[in-house]
Amino acid sequence: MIIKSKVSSQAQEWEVTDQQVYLNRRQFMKASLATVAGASVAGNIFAATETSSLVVPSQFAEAFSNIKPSSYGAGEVVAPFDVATGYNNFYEFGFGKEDPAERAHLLKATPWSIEVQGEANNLGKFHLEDLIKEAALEERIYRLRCVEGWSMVIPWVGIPMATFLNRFAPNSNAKYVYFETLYDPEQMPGQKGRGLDWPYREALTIEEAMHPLAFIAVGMYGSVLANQNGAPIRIVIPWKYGFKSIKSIVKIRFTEQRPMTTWNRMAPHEYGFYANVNPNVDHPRWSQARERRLPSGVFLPNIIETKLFNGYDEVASLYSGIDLTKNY
Ligand SMILES: Nc1nc2c(c(=O)[nH]1)N[C@H]1C(S)=C(S)[C@@H](COP(=O)(O)O)O[C@H]1N2
Ligand SMILES: [Mo]
Repeated sequence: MIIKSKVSSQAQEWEVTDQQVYLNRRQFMKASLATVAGASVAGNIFAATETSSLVVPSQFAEAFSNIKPSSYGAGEVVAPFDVATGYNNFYEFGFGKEDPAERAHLLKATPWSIEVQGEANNLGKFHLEDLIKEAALEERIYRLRCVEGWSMVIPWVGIPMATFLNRFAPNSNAKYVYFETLYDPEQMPGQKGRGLDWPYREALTIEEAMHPLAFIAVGMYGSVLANQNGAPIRIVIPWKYGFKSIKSIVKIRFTEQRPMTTWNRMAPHEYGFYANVNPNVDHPRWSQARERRLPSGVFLPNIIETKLFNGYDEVASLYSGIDLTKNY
């Protein structure tokens, strides 16, 4: 592990990690042993044990029956389904990496609605069903790099964020887009604790949100999202650290001012607003030069070099003239 020291801090995203290393090692060993060349979808390798247990509800059957294949991520080794749905950060269900898989069944993902507010012309409460019904879903195989130093490749299903947001007709005052996760301690028992300042909040600049790589996911592995991965709708921003990719969203707000976001507010020196993946800007308590690509195990740690923008160079123009060492 790349843990250098354990300094007392409020940064729970990191603190839980070393406690979890032992437990998860077991799980990864199992996963890597099980990884035999199996089914291949779009040139991507899935584990032979791959069987998605996710069932598409009938109201989404039409949209999910016609998923456009990805031009992203061809040749990437996709994480086994069990790893992507068994090793998660979703603090609403606990801090342990296996807590979300254990508890996320408490979340009721249908029916679901999203409240849209702020600097846009088409505001109000929208049923997810209506938002997805006519959507042309596509698959996007993206690398996800967590700020803690691990990464995995996940085949998401969804729509470009720009397509999704333009439906609400943002106006020219919309400089940022803010997202909020459900707050309901009965469904999300982790919210009974004081771990984070609930609800979980994230935001992007409007330019970032409209970039073709920015994605709204409603599915994974050809089906709907597992609850532990942010069902029924989450965002996926592959060039940023994973904490920007907020799960189970119920609110979207277009704003003129930069909104407060959960991790940035909790520890601004550790978690910047931009949070672009950057191997040259270390976290104050650990290096970001490398990452552990999951599945990894004791014998196959699978440590790889981290790339600027997680290798998605096409976003560089969003940050021209911005000092990325200051605006991390
Ligand atoms: N609401 C909410 N969204 C969240 C988190 C969370 O705790 N709560 N964790 C984030 C972090 S730190 C990561 S790395 C990714 C993990 O996504 P995954 O579990 O689908 O791989 O979700 C992000 N989105
Ligand atoms: Mo993360």
